[in-house]
Amino acid sequence: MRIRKRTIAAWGASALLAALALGLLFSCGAPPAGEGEFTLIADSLGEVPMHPDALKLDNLAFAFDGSMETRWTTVAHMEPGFFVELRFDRPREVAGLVLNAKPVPNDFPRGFVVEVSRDGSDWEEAAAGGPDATKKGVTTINFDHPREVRHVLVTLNKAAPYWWSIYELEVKYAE
Ligand SMILES: [Ca+2]
Repeated sequence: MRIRKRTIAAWGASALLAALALGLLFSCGAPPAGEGEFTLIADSLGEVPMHPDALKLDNLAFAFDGSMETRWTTVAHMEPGFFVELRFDRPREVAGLVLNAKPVPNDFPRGFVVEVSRDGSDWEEAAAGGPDATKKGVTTINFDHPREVRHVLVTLNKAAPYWWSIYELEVKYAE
């Protein structure tokens, strides 16, 4: 089953301005870890109830700004179907991902599926996992084998009474 994805295009301008403003506030001078490599282009937040904190935290850039002071989060309890999608600027050989939620160690995915695509239309499953993938809030995802991809989609398949948070998202390149 393919869940419908919300792209950043619909609300990109305001989100981008908010990201820039908050980025300036929280910047510690380090360049964004994902700059020039990948962009988080979509999340599930259009499909979850809004919370007052959402305006502060519904910010994909926080997951790869190089700072463990900032996070992206769902601001809602985890539900199956919540997702984060990455897009690379060019095809990259990817072996896995690390999702770091160490400061809020309960905010990790209890169950997830990772799908990858070269073109954004044909998708293959590259990894799946449960709570064992996480140690102290750090979720390590290893693909079944390195794959040349431009899109990576992480989707939850289990609920939990915690928000899903990513302080930093690290891509494990195979090249
Ligand atoms: Ca961050």
